[in-house]
Amino acid sequence: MGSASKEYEFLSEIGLTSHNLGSYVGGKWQGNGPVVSTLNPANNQPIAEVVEASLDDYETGMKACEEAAKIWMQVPAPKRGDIVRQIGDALRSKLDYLGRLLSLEMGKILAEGIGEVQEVIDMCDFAVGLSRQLNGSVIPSERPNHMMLEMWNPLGIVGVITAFNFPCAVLGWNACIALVCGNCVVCVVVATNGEVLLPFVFGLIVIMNTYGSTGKVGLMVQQTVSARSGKTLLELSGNNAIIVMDDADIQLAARSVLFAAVGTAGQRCTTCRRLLLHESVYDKVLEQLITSYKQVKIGDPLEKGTLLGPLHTPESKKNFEKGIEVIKSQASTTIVFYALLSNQELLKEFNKPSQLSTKNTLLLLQGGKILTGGKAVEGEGNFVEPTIIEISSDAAVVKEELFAPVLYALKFKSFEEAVAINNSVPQGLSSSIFTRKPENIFKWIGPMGSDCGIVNVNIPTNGAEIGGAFGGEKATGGGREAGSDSWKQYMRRSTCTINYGNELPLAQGINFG
Ligand code: UN1
Repeated sequence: MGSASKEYEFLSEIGLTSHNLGSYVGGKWQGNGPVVSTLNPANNQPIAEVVEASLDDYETGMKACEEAAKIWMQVPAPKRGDIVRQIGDALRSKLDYLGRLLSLEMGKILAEGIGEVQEVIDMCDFAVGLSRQLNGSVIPSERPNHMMLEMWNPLGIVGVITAFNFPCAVLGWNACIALVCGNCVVCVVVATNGEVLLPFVFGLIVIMNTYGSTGKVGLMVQQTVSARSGKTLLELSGNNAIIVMDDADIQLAARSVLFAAVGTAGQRCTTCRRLLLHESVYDKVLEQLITSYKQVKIGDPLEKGTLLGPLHTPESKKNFEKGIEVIKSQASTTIVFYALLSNQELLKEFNKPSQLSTKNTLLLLQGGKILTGGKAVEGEGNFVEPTIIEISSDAAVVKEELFAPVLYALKFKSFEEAVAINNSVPQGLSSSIFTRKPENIFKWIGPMGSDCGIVNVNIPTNGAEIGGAFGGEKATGGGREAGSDSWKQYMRRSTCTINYGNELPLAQGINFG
């Protein structure tokens, strides 16, 4: 059976049809749950149907997984690495089709769809090498004829819950590592509306990757898993800033902001949402950005030249419109407040801003001014304009993550002020500074600098490589995925002390009996 539309014919190359079973259980595809249609966000027309898993499918799957886990954890790690290498090879051979599927379903442009699949291939390569380096250590013992070792063993079953925006890469970050570490992996892609069926919260470790309001889902999952002493690794929302200092390369900064704020239609956890500009470059950077924003080609993500595809759902488009309304209503709050003052007082306030009372100043500054964009695109599809808003860092709306291509422009006077604004939001995922001064660079990455998990210099907030540990602090959840030593979170550490003598000396010199 082929897919309904001609443009979807390529789906047969990756084993998909117009009607698909949605769960892979015990080595075969099945599905006895509700039938859902996956929609093309460029026109909201159905692409194909998927039969979701029922609770029975889930139970059968988990039983099969428990059995498999007993075998898999005993397979030598480099042999597990070889299986992951084969997964990487399979993905390589279908890279373009899979990238196209991601682009079609999620709405990101083709280059980014292919990039996401490439990210998993890179993870497979990384994990193959890692499978020969899950090293423990030998620790000197204070007792004669004793040896201390640190051993790393698999956890068992790892559950991965991913969001719609990076369903493939995030699975790769976690599954590739978890597999070479000797775990079986169960994956659930969160429904677009952020719903996760709690019975699907399983395993010894659960990795969450969510955004915006679904951060609340993340916390609910964390509490549920903690209640049974399970382990969670969370990567929740971000509210990432780019700081442009007075000595920055403006061209480099402007190009970076365009990718960071407009790329993936602002639907990355790493999207730049706050642009902090030194007062001396404020007008120049904004002028350049506004010109570029006006040239951004909005359209079908699969079409050549498109830079901005649709948001994922009609709901996301509504959220964008609601967000813009909130910004506007904050502006009108200011006007209403000032309208309560007498004409004379009002004139005084506006003519001599230095005399504004703190309370009035705050209200005045909260009003957001749309510099470009600000509207949803009429017609079919979930398209919106890339938007820049001039606003104060005190405005409540700046602290929230609006999952759309909306960028807040903020002005600062000193490095210290910029860092304080960067750190003033609840989230702590990614951050970036544009500067040439070593002093700024080292302060930025040091203890008094950015409080985020990702701290960049002269590059965008998004587009991280897989070799580093990915994740963030504060409301972002504290988890780290992908590279570096993230693997340790997918294993349990055993501290082993071995007495190979015939005496029983006790630690701390204790003499007992
Ligand atoms: C996400 O948005 O959840 O750094 C992941 C990046 C990508 C991953 C984003 N490598 O932007």
